[in-house]
Amino acid sequence: MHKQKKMALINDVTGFGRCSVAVMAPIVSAMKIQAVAVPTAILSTHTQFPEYYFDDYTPHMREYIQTYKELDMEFDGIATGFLGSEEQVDIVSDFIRTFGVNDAMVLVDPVMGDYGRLYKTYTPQMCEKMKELVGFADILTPNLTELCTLLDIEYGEGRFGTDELLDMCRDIAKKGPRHIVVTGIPFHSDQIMNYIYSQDADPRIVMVDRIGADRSGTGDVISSVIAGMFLNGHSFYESVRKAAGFASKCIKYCEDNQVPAHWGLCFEMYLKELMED
Ligand code: PXL
Repeated sequence: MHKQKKMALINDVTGFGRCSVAVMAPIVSAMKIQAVAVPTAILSTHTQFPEYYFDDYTPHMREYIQTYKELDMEFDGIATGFLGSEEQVDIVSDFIRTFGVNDAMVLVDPVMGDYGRLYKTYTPQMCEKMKELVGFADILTPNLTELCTLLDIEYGEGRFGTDELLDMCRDIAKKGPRHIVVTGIPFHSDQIMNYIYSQDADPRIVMVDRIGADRSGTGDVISSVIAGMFLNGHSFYESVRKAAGFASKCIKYCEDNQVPAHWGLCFEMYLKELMED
């Protein structure tokens, strides 16, 4: 009998705005992987809206996870996203130490900032904690801002060509991750580069056209397609290629239908394309 795989999604649960678990669970489910949500916070909408209800789930996380320990639950994959406090990073590290065994795939999306700026919650202490979490990752999906922060390198748009990216990926790979994709690197005025580094292969690039404004939740769509593809046995390069192509298609749909940028990606329209026989 074929045993169905399970992936833990350690991320926030946000009602409106298509991000985090609301995006990742249906995407990995479409890829025939059972999604298990481990909430870090509960929000009515994501933080790009002028108003939102926010309930930090940190005080409940240890008890929530304890039941999985008592049930001797096993996961084939673990994917982590935005984390709000140092304590949350400790809880996630403990989760990975407990469940990230027996070849479980660990994807860390080090959601820390963008355009050279860190999110307000990213104190120097939080940055140090995030560096610790990188050590647990098999797959790391930083943007350029996050990669620079994790390596204590000053960010500057246009400063990093493929030689610099290779050096940076090699440096961060020394901390643990076997596969790294640096996402969303602006290239000329009309393209976006994804730089792919694997310890056992030559670096590769997946280029996509830039379509319209940046849309919230794009990173969650990309990381969940990568996680699902990779767990289903595809190469890292193929996983990134599929993720970038899928996200582009969703973004084009949003642009064509004038969907506001903070409503996230209309991934539902193309979900069927992630289903394999
Ligand atoms: O990955 C995007 C995201 C996830 N979760 C929350 C957010 C955002 C983007 O703003 O606010 C709560």
